[in-house]
Amino acid sequence: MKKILNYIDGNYCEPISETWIDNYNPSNGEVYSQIANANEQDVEKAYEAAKKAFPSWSNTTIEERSRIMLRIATLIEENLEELAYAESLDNGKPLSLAKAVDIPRASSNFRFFGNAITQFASEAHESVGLNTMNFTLRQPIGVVGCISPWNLPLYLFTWKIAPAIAAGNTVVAKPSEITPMTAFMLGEICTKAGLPNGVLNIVHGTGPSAGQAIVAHKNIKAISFTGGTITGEHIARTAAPMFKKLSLELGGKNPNLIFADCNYEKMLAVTLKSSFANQGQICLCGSRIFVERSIFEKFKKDFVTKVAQLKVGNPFDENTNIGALVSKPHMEKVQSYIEIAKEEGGIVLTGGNPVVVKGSENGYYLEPTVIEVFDDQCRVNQEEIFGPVVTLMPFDTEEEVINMANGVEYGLSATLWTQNLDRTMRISKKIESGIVWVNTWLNRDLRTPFGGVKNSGVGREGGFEALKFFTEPKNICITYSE
Ligand code: TXE
Repeated sequence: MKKILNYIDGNYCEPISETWIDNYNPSNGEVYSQIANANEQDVEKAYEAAKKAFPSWSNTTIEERSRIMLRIATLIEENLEELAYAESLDNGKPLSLAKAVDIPRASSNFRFFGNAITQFASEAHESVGLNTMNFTLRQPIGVVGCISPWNLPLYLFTWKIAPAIAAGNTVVAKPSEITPMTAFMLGEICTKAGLPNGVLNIVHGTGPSAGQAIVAHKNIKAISFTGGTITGEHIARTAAPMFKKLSLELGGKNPNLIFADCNYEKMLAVTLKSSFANQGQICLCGSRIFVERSIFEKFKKDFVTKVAQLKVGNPFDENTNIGALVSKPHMEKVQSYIEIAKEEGGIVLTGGNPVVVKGSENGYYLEPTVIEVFDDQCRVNQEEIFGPVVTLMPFDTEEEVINMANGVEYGLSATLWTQNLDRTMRISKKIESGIVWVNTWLNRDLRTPFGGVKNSGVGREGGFEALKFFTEPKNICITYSE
């Protein structure tokens, strides 16, 4: 059986414990590979490699760093088919999605930050009349930790690693143990691209073991994490006494606010995506849909009709819209929320049941589900489900819908559908979230700040924000004589 090895100091190696974790194929429920079960000792080995590589990498010219990163980007593109296949097999997402989104975006992450670093500059402050000049020196932090989740495996893994190494840091990274395959493949690509040994070290294994060892390592000075809010809280608690720099991208329960004056057809098509793309397993999915009452019944009918037409199937079938959920426990979690919704008085308008896919009978398939709810404080409207489940509710006034949109613990993104510019500005300012999409969804320019407020996290990724996170600003203050 295929073994997913750690990648340390430019070499693939077995875990020190010599123990392995089963890796499941969600499309058929079978174990198809084994993952290195890294522990504290493997993390220490990875840290030592990263520490050794740091003096040279942090002094490598920007041009050279950039050149290597662009080569990595090109190699990802050249291996698109193979990587997309691996991502789909590991995660259950439709192959078409992995080809169109996940892998191209992983390449863009390296290309973007490989270019961005050549434009990264810092400020100078002249204290006029005092013969004093200040400038800000932005130095890499040293060895940093990057921990990523399973929903967009290579996409989010590289979103952290790329700015970290662009800025001159060396990295100990851990992908999710549920979807480690493409991160494993990235090691070879980095070696081929000429990334010096030890600049990127990848350990595999569980959160409580390998992940915790990275976060708790006293010399890994910054942690960039994307994952669940509860894990984020735990990481913050571990890291705080060591005063580590933290960037936490956590869960979401994003509102989709639909006004009667929107471009209806465009809204309907995009809302289908914002609800169910990647089986609803994107932290940015619009899982709470609020519709202005005058079009509520029409929307409900049209939306439910379209949702019922989505094809749930094997990820490798090109007609599939909705693939498999990532794991059995996750599927059970999502199903439990459908039961909770019913107990709370919600009406399942479509979906709600597991799907048996011919030839893949043991895969984790679930119908896309739309639930009408009658109280925005109900659990299905408050807690992150992270699956192909959305709720619907009507609203009458702007004030009411803003209150409902903001009435959750999360604050990652919001989507607003209206043609009214005044309303767009009024609502955008009042929404408590890190991103507001107006008449669009998941429209990403990598220069923009990305992140959430409230329980959706702290800090921002993207563009220069990420390069700022991965550097330590130092004020150099020089006085001089005339
Ligand atoms: O994520 P975890 P899980 C949400 C979603 C989902 C829930 C739980 O609601 O149902 O989180 O998912 C590593 N120290 N999101 O449990 O555990 C872990 O190994 C260090 C939203 O699968 O947060 C993995 O690499 N690391 C999210 C990573 O954290 C630890 C995407 C994320 O896994 C650790 C995924 C520890 N103590 C789930 N414990 C988003 N924001 O997009 C775990 N990890």
